[in-house]
Amino acid sequence: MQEQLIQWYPGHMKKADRQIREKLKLIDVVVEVLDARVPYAGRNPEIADYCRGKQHVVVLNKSDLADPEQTRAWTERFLKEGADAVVAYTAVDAGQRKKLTETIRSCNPKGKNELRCLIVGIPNAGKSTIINSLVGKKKTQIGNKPGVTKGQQWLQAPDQLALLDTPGILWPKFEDQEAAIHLAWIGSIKDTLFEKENIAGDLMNFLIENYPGRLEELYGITVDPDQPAWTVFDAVAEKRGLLRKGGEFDYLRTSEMLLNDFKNGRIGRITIDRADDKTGETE
Ligand SMILES: Nc1nc2c(ncn2[C@@H]2O[C@H](COP(=O)(O)OP(=O)(O)OP(=O)(O)O)[C@@H](O)[C@H]2O)c(=O)[nH]1
Ligand SMILES: [Mg+2]
Repeated sequence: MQEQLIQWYPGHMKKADRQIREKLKLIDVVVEVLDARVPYAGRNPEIADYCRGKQHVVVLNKSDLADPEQTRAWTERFLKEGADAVVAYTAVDAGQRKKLTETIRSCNPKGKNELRCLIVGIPNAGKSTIINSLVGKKKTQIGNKPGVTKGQQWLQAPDQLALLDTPGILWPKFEDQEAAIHLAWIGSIKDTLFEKENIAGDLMNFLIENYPGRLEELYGITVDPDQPAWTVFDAVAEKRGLLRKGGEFDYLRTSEMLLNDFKNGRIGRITIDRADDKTGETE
């Protein structure tokens, strides 16, 4: 784990939080978008406050990249903790639109015609993609990096859903550097804020411990669970011919490759935060 502390809650995040609070009185349903790979690190400690007096739908998005068993366990856990509905979702799969629309429409205790929904979550969780999927058209800009959506925007979806897109917010969990590193692995915090070799080293340790077989399969190497991470980097660099002039292994390129392979799901379906070993936040 590296020493460097990240700037966890910069000014524009505070502004985004204030702008959300200003809109809350208009909102019927809070749609909390989590990346199913990091449901713990991606949670906003303010969420219970946003949801007071409203319906609360948790969307475990990018479930195509997460471990299905863990997604089921997180679903149960969030329901137990008080969410009105939880949906495992893949926003890039057009066939799933109906499931989310129906879930949101079912959270309507006052029987309103139009439901106004706040779409909230960390950067890069897929909020804008979810909105495009519900609207059925590409109405908002999306991108595989944090900070794509810069301001709030209302969009109209079929079935009388009005959706408020918001810029991703990172939460003030200064004490939790581990969560920050997990968010860097999935691309919700810019990895330029870290030394790439450091976060790739942490990721390698996680994979050696939890998914050694996946590393073996993808890179065609053998991994011993007790092996230090740098020796696995050597093996990967050698296999892939990632050498610098003079024949030394190129750790930067190997690190970048590992981080990209993880972000793009090439290492397989992985959930980083386990449903049974993280402290829950009750509502
Ligand atoms: N594999 C996969 N990728 C997804 C899914 N949903 C979104 N993405 C991708 O994730 C990236 C981020 O999506 P956005 O919709 O821009 O995320 P956002 O939450 O709006 O991000 P900010 O506006 O930066 O806060 C894009 O490259 C999407 O294509 C999903 O369910 N599965
Ligand atoms: Mg967005």
